[in-house]
Amino acid sequence: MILIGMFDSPFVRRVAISMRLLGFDFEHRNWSVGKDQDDIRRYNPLGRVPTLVLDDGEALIESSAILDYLDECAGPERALLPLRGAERRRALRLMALATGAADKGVVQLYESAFRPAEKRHEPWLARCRGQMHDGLRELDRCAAALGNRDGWLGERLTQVEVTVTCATTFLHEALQLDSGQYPALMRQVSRCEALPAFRAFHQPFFVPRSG
Ligand SMILES: N[C@@H](CCC(=O)N[C@@H](CS)C(=O)NCC(=O)O)C(=O)O
Repeated sequence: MILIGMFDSPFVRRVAISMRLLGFDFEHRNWSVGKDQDDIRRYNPLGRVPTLVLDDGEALIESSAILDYLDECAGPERALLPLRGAERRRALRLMALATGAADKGVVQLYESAFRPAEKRHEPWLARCRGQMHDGLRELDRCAAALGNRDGWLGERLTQVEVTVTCATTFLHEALQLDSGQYPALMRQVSRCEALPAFRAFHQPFFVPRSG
């Protein structure tokens, strides 16, 4: 399998970490959505990452669809997302908060990267910033409710750990958030970032400023 996209994307990173945790080997194409857009479009008409090209040439797009495929291949005993019930709904909610906050972070970065400074719409940026922080605040509240327990759903490492960690680390690095602002969330995130699979795929985000 070939994974397309840079590990500075939380969406690409969560796929790479999941593949490592589930024991799937992959080749990596470190293609940028900026300069390598034409190459990415050969596999994904949207020109977005992650894209996962299977051995028979089929290309999977959208990280949630890729993770769904990986869990299916891994089987019910090893799947990273709980299979059903209240635990699955709780996992999906936590992951939606994380990916939603990451989406709002990406929008802010693209505003600075692609729109000329004099055309930026500050109320829209403020709204995205607010939504991003509200998502992180809710994750912090949920993490605080865990008390001293490690693990969002229990002791087993799940897709919640992977997705929440990738999104939170990305937002802190790319938007230079205060690392003391969400202490309970950061405690869970730091624990995961120390694990080998997380350390293996980490590339801090860099965005060139357009002025
Ligand atoms: N919902 C998508 C989000 C992926 C995403 O936002 N990827 C960004 C990189 S972080 C991208 O491809 N940006 C290029 C573009 O949208 O034109 C997923 O989960 O795969």
